[in-house]
Amino acid sequence: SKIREALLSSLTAHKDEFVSGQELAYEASCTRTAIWKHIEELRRDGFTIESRRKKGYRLVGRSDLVTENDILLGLETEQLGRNIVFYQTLDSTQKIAHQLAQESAPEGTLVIAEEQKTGRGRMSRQWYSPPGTGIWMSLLLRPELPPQKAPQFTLITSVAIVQAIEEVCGLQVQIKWPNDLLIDGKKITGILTELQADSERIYSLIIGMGMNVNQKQADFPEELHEIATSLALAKGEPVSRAKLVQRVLFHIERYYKMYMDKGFEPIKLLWESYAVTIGKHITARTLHDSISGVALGITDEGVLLLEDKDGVVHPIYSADIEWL
Ligand code: BTX
Repeated sequence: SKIREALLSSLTAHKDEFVSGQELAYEASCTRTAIWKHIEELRRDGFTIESRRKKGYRLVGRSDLVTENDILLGLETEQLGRNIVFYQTLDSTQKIAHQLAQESAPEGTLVIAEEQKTGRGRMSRQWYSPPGTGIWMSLLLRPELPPQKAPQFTLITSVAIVQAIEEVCGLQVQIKWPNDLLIDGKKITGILTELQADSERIYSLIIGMGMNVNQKQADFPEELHEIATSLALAKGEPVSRAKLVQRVLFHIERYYKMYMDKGFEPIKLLWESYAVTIGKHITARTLHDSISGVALGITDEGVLLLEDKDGVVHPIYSADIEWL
């Protein structure tokens, strides 16, 4: 609203000083009661505003939140993230996004939460999603494509996130097929692409992204100490989650368009340039067995090609990858 904007700009103009309610009311052309109500609202949105009798109000700062307003202010996309559904806490953003997809929510709908109680990874593994430190979100897309193309979206998303992290944090990220992003060999982001489809076409694609942003080492549970890290740990200072969400959405939109116009080839090349596994001797563990060999690359469908010691090339659709 106009009052909120005027209020914020007066408070920011007098940074570090107290401004009286009367002066704020004058600058925003409203009553002092309206000022008081808006101050309360700003506090609910994460602004820390000190108040002192006789002196007035002082803007101390703002915590890093990912509410609808935080993301919309500064978002440069046309469609992605234009419809945001924010939760303080929920079980899983994937679950809500699936429901919204069935209720015909528009393409680009984003479900995002401060905390997930039962965040999930592949094969019903858990994704640790504590409050206030990470980005836990699910993006709804409705590409007119056959379901075999769905895995490509994990790769599109990977490339987009790598670029967003590079831009916002100046950090180099590596991609581990199929769905992990690593810094110094530790997991910074996991991607979970799910779909609602029949044998011919995709109705909705739900891309879940879990990004560790501002966790400290001690914030991770024991079993993740060796395998997980956060952007703040890698960078040595806190990172704005809202900014990161904005850039991730921006790059996904860009690559999604590129993909629909020009096909998978340009994205595949980019993806391979960031991938750690390609050309390495790796072991791929699936539910039923494990195959070792050299990772040759990925197909246009996003399938990993693994050449064993007898020269036989195995297509790997889904697996956990290990290498020395
Ligand atoms: P994944 O199956 O490849 O990886 C899951 C494994 O990663 C776990 O078994 C555990 O070892 C490890 N792990 C768990 N939590 C973390 C964490 N915070 N950081 C690093 N490693 C972790 C990867 O699955 C896909 C994860 C997608 C998560 C998003 S969050 C938003 C959306 N909602 C939802 O429920 N899931 C997705």
